[in-house]
Amino acid sequence: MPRTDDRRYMAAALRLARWHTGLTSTNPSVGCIVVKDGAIVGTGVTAVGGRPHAETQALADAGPRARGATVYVTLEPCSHHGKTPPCADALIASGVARVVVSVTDPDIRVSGRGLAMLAAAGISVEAGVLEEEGREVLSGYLMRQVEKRPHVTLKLAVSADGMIGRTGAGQVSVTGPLARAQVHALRAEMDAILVGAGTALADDPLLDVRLPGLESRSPHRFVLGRDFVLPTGSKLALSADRVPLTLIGGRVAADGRNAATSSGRSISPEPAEEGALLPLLNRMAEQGISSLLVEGGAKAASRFLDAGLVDRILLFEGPGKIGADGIASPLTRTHMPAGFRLVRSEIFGPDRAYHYERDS
Ligand code: AOF
Ligand code: ZN
Repeated sequence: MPRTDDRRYMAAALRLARWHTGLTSTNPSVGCIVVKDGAIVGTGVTAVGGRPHAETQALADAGPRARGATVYVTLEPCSHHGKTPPCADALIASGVARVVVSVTDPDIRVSGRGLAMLAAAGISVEAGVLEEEGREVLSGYLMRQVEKRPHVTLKLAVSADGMIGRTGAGQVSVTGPLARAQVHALRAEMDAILVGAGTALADDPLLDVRLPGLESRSPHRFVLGRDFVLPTGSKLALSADRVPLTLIGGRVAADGRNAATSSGRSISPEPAEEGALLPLLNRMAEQGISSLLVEGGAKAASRFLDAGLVDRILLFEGPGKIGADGIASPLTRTHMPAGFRLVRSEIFGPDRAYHYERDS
């Protein structure tokens, strides 16, 4: 039976897990808290790079105080001998009395075995506490494990009159600095970012993370299009030695090489036919990408939406109008694709952000 404080401690474990989201690929970022007599005596989060796992660190932090304690962990403890010994064994050896889990692990090497091992050792086990939040924190990992593709977030910034830019005008500021900082924080949690070739050519974006202290968390950048040529002097091409860049269906102008070679990660050019997004996402997942942020433009957004490959929509709305020469957004707050529900909204100075999740 869940106890009164279970949700509170699990919420804290989920906050811990968020610290390393985007830094543990291909492992999930898991949070773990050890509680003894109403006090937190140990904490752990999956280390950058994916190992050690959260539980072993939290148990080490707790030391002998783990005996008889309750452990809160956002993902079912592993039961397999992978690159590290099973966390279930470590929990049993430490003498904990109770283990509370948010989400069970779909990894075929685990999937219920972790919980069964604990129960067989006489530990009281509870699963499914704050499961909805847990699934959100683990969304990339779960999508890659189960659907063999990354979890896809579509981010769009629209003006008050439903436009995402102005034809021929390059980058147009639809939102202010607070909302933009928010986008950079979001990028830092992602394994990859993608824009369409039209946007890459018209806007000359950099697509990195420019928040103090988080610069090294810039995710892998992808540009998707057909037979496009990215100028050698574009910000994307110029920064390819610092932040990985892969062009799908295009190349950098000067020497005709596919820029994939500059990033060390090669994804073969996209097959010519439309609707070939899923194989592309499958290839990304095979290469360890669990979360993808699609940042536009209108055409790329529509392709992902039409293919049913958007899991979350983050819609920023600025107060200004763009007018008649604007580029219409494929969606606005009053014109949302079917199957998405609003889960929260936030205010960033003059702008608003609306989070939508796909109904499962
Ligand atoms: C946990 N705690 O903090 C994480 C877990 O290759 P390995 O040995 O590191 O195992 C990877 C698997 O471990 C991964 O697919 C998932 O099942 C689990 N991740 N498990 O108990 C953790 N990150
Ligand atoms: Zn483990």
